[in-house]
Amino acid sequence: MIVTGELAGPEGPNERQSAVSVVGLIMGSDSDWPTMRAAAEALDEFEVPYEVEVVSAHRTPIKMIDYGRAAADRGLKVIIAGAGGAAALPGMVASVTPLPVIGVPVPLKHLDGMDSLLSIVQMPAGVPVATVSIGNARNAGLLAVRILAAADRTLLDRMSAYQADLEQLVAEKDAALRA
Ligand code: RP5
Repeated sequence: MIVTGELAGPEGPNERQSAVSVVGLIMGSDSDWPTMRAAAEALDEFEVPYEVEVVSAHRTPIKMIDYGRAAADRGLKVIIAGAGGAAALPGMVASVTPLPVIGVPVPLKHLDGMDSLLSIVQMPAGVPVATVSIGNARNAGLLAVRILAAADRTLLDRMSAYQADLEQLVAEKDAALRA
């Protein structure tokens, strides 16, 4: 992964140069990282190169627009955007990029993440954001893998293997329950 901005410190993910990033993993604040790291872990599992950056719709609006406008030309294929509260980031980024945007509603102290969910999911027609469930950044990472896998046979096979593993795990737990 390539880490930039406020997350490049000791508390954030380790900086590591890799292949050119195809997923942009952005979030409104470094405080979103404990939730958003699950997306990074899913991308790591599938060896998908990505970058991580703090981009705030309200605190750094110009940076957000610049990021969204440049994303496709920089080679990104999918953007995962997490935010909490008045979570404008995923929708605003989707409005300035033709790339698929996956929104992660980050739960904060109040309202159990319902505010984040509704802010992200209620997009007007014409500007889609694929919204995962509250706090479910892992699914955002997996959905990004599936989007990329549609044009990548190797990744598609890995996703099929992952699904087979899930099935096997459930079968084992079921057997253990009845043992
Ligand atoms: C949102 O405000 C961020 O996505 C974060 O979830 C929330 C709180 O940010 P901090 O005050 O913790 O930086 O924009």
